[in-house]
Amino acid sequence: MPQFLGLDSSTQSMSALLIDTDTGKVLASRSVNFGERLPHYKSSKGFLANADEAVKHSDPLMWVEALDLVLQDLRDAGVDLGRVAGISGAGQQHGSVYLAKSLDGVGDWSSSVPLAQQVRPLLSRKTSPIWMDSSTSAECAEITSTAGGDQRVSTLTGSRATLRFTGPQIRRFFKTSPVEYQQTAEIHLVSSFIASLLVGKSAGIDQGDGAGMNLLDLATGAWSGALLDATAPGLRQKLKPAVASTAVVGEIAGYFVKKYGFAPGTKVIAFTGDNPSSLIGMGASKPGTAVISLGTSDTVFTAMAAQRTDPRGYGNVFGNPAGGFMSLACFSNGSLAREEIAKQFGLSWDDFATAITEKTKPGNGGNLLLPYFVPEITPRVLKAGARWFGGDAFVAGKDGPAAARAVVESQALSMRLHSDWIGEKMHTILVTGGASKNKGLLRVLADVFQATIMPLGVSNSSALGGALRAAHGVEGCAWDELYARFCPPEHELTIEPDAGARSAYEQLAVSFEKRLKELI
Ligand code: XUL
Repeated sequence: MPQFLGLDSSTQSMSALLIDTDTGKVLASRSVNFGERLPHYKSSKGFLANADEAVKHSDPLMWVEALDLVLQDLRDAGVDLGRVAGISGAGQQHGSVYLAKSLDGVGDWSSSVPLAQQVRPLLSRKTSPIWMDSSTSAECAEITSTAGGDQRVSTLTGSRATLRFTGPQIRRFFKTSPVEYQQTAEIHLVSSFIASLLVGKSAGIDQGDGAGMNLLDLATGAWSGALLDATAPGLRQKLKPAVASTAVVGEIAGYFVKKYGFAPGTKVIAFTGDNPSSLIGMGASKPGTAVISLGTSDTVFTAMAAQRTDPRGYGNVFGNPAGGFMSLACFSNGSLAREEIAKQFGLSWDDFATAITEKTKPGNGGNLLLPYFVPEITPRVLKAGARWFGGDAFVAGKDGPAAARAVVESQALSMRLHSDWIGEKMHTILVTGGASKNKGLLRVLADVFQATIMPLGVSNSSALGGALRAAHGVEGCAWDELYARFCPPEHELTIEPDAGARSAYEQLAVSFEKRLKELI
């Protein structure tokens, strides 16, 4: 019974999921929520408070501690980790970890000291900028101008210089903390950092997640000299060569063998970004199937038949772990915005669903919300603040059901508008993530996109993608067979579009675009 473990180090939690490729079953899954289990990091939503709302950093030791905790949880639940034949996983994209010493020189971890305690002295930067950070406008402009303009940067790297991307973040670190930058021997993404912890040496950044740095030349899969030079001096020495997403990056370190009972020699496949990993975990790595992931951030992505770039400059191209490329549009006001409305109006998730399915109508009677509770990535809104338009009660914040519908409708309209550059009509959309079982949300997505919406059984598609990539990389399991076993959509939850809602949404889309234009 070959078993494979997938890990997912996301913004708010660290998850693990164990599969058996013979039976097609998920044997166990556990999740450690940072806010709940690791309150001493003072990161209830996964990041540290900062007086500047553009700055969003996390303590990387929180992720290290969470890795120990999630493995401990599996072991305590009676899971025999000695039967795991391979491990892979994913990390929130773009976040970076700075080490004063290459992990290659450190050797195995001591099993008598908690891992976080051993990693602490290795950090050359105490905190890690994460994908929600929007403090790098100046750095993006500098990189763009040195590297030859927006078009050149996006043709080379798949994206214009982008606030949350790692290259601009590295440049900001170099400018604000030149001494610490100088003292940095190695820079990792969250994904390659977690993989490095597992193998007890430095694991390369994979080409899927590496594409989210504004540093990788997509055509060659290697770091681009032009972008390295435009970003910070001496950067090439701080990055190991990027590796294929299918590469074996090493064998499990003795620390995990002794503490959690993994078998010596267990192979670890390169970790990737959570979105590329979800592409696999949804069984969507061939062009033609679009995915919407409803998480802390909402994302819309699809495998690409041909590489395109977004003329508006918001969309991104990453590596597809099964080969080729994928498109992505990322919205930072995902579940954070939905949770904000739920909190403001005292609504449960069931209330959210009935507000949409029973109490309000498509188009929301013209009520419209620009739901930018935190600075937004797509479109770029640097100053947070929700904007309400419509009837008096709605604008005065006295209509809970209309507010619930409004947040979901504008999220869906924005997803539709900002994924048009991908150039493929989305007839069927697979949906994953925490909110993907909410009938209200699914109904709005079906009607706005006029597409069949299919939720997937497993809600953590990123961790599942890790387990499937481990099975593919270690055992050579074919993608199609893995998808047939692990990624069947939940047909009873499938929602068909209501053609009657089409015109209401065409009208609302016009007012939405008009309000957006006034804002950006
Ligand atoms: C993608 C992005 C987010 C993070 C969230 O570009 O920034 O989806 O990966 O984990």
